[in-house]
Amino acid sequence: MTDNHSEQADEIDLNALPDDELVEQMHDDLYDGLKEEIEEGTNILLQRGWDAGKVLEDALVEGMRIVGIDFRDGILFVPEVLMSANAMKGGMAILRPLLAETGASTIGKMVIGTVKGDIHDIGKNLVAMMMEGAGFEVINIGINNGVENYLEAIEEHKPDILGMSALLTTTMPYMKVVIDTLVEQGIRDDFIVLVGGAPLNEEFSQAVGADAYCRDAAVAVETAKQMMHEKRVHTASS
Ligand code: B1M
Repeated sequence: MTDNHSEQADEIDLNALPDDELVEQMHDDLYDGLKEEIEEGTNILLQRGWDAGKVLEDALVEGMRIVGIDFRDGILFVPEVLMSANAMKGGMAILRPLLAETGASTIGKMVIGTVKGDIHDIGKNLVAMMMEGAGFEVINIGINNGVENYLEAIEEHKPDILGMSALLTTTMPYMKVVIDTLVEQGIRDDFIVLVGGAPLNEEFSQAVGADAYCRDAAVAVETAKQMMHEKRVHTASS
């Protein structure tokens, strides 16, 4: 990526690019935090008949993966990554209604939030969007949630599923604080607890007492559907 990249982007007619070049350009625009260009590119791909899920995965999530590599390697810094995140959210906002447009009736309710000390929300919001698209009612309680926020949301919304997200190795242990509190209060088994976030894995999920680790949003949807089904079968037979 060159310094004058943004200037170049200004001159590029996104409409004139074939699909593969447009997607590549969108990766560059995401890298450069160009929200308007990302919104435009998203709309163009949709107009060309691309499925919303494919736009999300190929253009946005893949672009963010590239940003993540350079962030890790010290090439990009927080302010730049914030711009990228903002651009990504612009594209996600366009896709959100399309991903949620299944017409399915509510198949379950989920409360989801990022844990205390952690402000990463793109992945969590994606999970929320995909869950809505699959027919779940989702209450998204945002970022930096202490145990009291989860308890409050559980009390108010009586969800079937509690979802927690953490992107930092320093914040992921907080999931255990939340689950331990649910156990102490005798309400742990009232719902399915799903956890996710890049640094987690199945082993961690078991160690903190969650029901399952979800590698990505698609897995979160599949796991939620499967566990809701098992819960219903179990309730019906008991
Ligand atoms: Co942050 N950051 N960041 N960051 N950031 C990471 C996570 C990091 C891996 C970057 C790196 O070094 N390569 C690194 C963590 C290292 C570690 O812990 N070992 C890191 C760091 C260090 C930091 C700061 C400490 C940097 C600093 O200040 N020095 C700081 C911490 C702030 C804080 O939270 N207290 C920080 C800040 C930021 C920004 C604010 C600049 C920005 C966040 C903006 C925002 O979210 N609004 C940011 C970003 C964007 C990233 C990276 C580049 C991208 C994360 C992302 O959005 N990915 C990230 C690098 C990376 O992950 N490769 C990084 C795209 C998203 C679609 O994927 O979030 O993994 P993901 O979500 C997936 C799955 O994980 C899963 O499904 C999602 C969709 O498929 N999933 C769930 C997620 N949550 C789920 C919940 C579920 C189920 C599935 O519940 C059921």
